Amino acid sequence: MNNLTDHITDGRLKLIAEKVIDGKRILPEEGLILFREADLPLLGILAGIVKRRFTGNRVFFNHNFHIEPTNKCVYNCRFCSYQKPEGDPDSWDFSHEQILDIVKTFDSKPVTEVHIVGGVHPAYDIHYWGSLISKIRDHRPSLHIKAFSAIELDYMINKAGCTIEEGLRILKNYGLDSIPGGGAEIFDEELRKSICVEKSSSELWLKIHETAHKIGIPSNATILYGHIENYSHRIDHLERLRKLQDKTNGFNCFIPLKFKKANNNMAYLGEVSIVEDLRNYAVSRIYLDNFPHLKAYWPMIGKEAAQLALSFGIDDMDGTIDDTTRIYSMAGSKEESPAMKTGEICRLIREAGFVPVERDSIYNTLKEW
Ligand code: V47
Repeated sequence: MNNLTDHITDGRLKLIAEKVIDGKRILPEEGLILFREADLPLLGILAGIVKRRFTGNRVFFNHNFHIEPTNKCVYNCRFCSYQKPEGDPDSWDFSHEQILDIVKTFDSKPVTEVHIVGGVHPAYDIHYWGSLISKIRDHRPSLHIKAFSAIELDYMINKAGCTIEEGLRILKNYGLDSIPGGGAEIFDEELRKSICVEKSSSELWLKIHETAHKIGIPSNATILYGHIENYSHRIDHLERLRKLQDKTNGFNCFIPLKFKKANNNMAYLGEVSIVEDLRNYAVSRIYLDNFPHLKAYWPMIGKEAAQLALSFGIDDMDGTIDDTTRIYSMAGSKEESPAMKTGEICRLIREAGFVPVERDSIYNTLKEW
């Protein structure tokens, strides 16, 4: 009998807790029980055990910035606050030169990664985006280029008339280093029809990541939660990711993204509570026993909530950002101009009882702060 589980009176929960403590994989139905029945402290304890197995008492961050090249998009996802049609006064579409100018503003700063993601612009093909990457690569060869969600990749690869593997190889040759986790939303096909009917299918999202891993491009994964999904949908999403990771081991990190309600067609749903966020982080950490890292994306949930998430299985705070992303402020995040100095991010991590570690984009340690 394990002391940690002595106080658990529900027999099924006790068995699940013992499995997690013993490092055994939990089943989908057990994940569901955790979502439905486990109290927050138990979830925090179990997620903490799993987190420490991967990363001990360390919590990672990096020095990064984002580029959002355009918010013009061929899709109309109902949860999106970012997409604007052609001609809208709030739309933008930066040229390569304008994007390089953004990159140049970081010339004297110690950033190690640029994260490039935006709308699916109807006019641009794989070579337009590829040559942008090679220009950035030429300008700052050491910068890790994490770019294009599977949805953008699907569109540009399709437009080029090549296979997924050919398209990804072309982009790799241009200098693409890794793929961010966006566009996964929720894998359940019925829900996808309701919230983002035009978007690439779940099958295609998974196929693109699988192919990327096969040719040596690592990636991240996300879930969009807190809208019309239920716990079974979340477990189904986690299960599909866990299966793929068993096959490829190419995912670095899982990032739960909380639905934010401002300026979109799903605002009537409201937003889930921070308690629900913490429960979701914890169950995700416990369930994804083959994902080395889980990230709390602070520009979305806020700095304080991200700090709290460190006690619920999170080991990565994303990065310094430097006020370069709009996706979440447009959706109503209280971080209207998201930027954190190294000192602040380290303080948040230390105050939560962990050791701040600066990482590169594939989680090599650069410096213990
Ligand atoms: O796919 C869009 C989400 C994602 C809303 O890989 C929304 O390191 C909530 O993928 N409310 C893009 N979420 C962002 C993304 C990401 C972010 C941070 C780090 C990484 C990484 C990836 O943003 C979209 C969608 O799921 N999103 N609108 C909204 N209203």
